[in-house]
Amino acid sequence: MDPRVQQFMAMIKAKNPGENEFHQAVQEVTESLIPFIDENPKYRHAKILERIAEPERVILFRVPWLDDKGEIQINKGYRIEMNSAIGPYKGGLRFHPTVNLGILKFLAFEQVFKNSLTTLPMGGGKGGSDFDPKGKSDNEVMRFCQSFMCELFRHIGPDTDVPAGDIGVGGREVGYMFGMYKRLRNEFTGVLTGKGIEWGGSLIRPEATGYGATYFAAEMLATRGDSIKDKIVAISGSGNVAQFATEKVTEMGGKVVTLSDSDGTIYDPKGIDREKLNYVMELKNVKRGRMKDYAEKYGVEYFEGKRPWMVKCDIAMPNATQNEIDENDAKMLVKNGCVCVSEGANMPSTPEAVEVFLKAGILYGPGKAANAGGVATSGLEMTQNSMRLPWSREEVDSRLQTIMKNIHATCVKYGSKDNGFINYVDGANIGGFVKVANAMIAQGVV
Ligand code: NDP
Ligand code: 2IT
Repeated sequence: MDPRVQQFMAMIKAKNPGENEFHQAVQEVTESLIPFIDENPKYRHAKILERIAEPERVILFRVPWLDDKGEIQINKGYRIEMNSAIGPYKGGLRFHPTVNLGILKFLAFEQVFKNSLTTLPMGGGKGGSDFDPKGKSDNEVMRFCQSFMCELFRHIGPDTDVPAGDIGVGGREVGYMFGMYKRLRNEFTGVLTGKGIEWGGSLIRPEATGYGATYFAAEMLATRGDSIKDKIVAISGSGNVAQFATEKVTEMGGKVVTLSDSDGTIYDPKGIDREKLNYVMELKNVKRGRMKDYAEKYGVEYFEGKRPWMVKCDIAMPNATQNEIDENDAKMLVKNGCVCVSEGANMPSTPEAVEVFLKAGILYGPGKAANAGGVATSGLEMTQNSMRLPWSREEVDSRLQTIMKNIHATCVKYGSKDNGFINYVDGANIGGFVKVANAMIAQGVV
């Protein structure tokens, strides 16, 4: 490791003990940035790296709520307001039992670079709770969301901090939180994105992350004169991102052969077509069931406790969670002929896995570039809310496609190596950094 990266990371670890995912995210960015900062010493003099790795504000709070038995439950609530140099804090809320400060800081840190890449004026933030929506009734989820917003409302606002969904937070949860915010503030504003279409939401926002990650894969393949048509695609997850990636890949002529949840993976070599995807959407979004049921219904293989990466595929789209592709998974993917990885999830590949992809010279699109279509379309929802004028599906989708093309072009600009290889990790990290860093310098020591 470069001694300067080592030294910087020693400081980060000492200041943020035990926050492993945060260390991982900061280290990856630092490795890309140190050579770039050498060439541009103004960023060193302004201590941008040190400043950008320290959240502007961290909010921690108690979320008490009553379950259906009348028993009091207590969860932790968080909002990390990471960086507001180029716009209001923007980023999702995650409700999952594994949520802790380190995970939310990694997500907020990634969000700063991702949001900058979108070309839209959004700072970076993230929040959530260790609340587990699984197995909870609608009423329990509503009471939890209302209690969560009873504290969060005083920290957010349409020009201050605009949360949205992430794991465990979809349209239902955004609705309950928006209702409580509106009641507390007596204001109807675009304080959250991912809203329902009847009350300020944007068309294509639910689809945007999965669509965007697919558009990004198509852009990467095009640099090698290739496309998604006739490609075999392995997707992990079966939530929002996985579902709409499946939809778009299929529409573009590819064949999705896997989906998964935290219990296991289904392998459907014939491909997950429209009818089967409709079943998955009903199963996951309405019945809140398990992918195992898919295997039973369609008589396909189910791998209990396994992730999809042992399956032969041309393209891999990890769309579940962080660190879901390790070194061995990456080696297996490359060995089986995978030529492209487009990350719908945030930081789904371990550093060792990323190393395997880069060494093999395959097309590797890191989450902060590949999954930026979600937050970009949140930005478009904010614009429509400010104008009080909704756009058509076609208008939003066409803007999303343009944004994904621009993000790809930025990665090419900052990530192209002398031998012609595009290192999208460097491209995304440096491309995302420049605008934020310049804004921080312009705004002085604040
Ligand atoms: P959902 O809650 O809709 O779906 C999450 C999916 O991932 C589920 O299938 C879930 O399985 C699985 N999963 C979650 N945690 C784990 C785990 N620890 N191990 C294995 N599987 C797991 O979330 P999203 O689809 O919205 O988010 C998926 C990923 O995409 C996350 O990394 C998120 O940060 C990222 N992302 C999301 C965006 C968005 O707009 N929603 C935007 C950009 C990135 P199970 O049902 O068993 O929990
Ligand atoms: O990780 C992400 O970019 C998201 N969960 C979406 C954030 C948003 O504000 O739409």
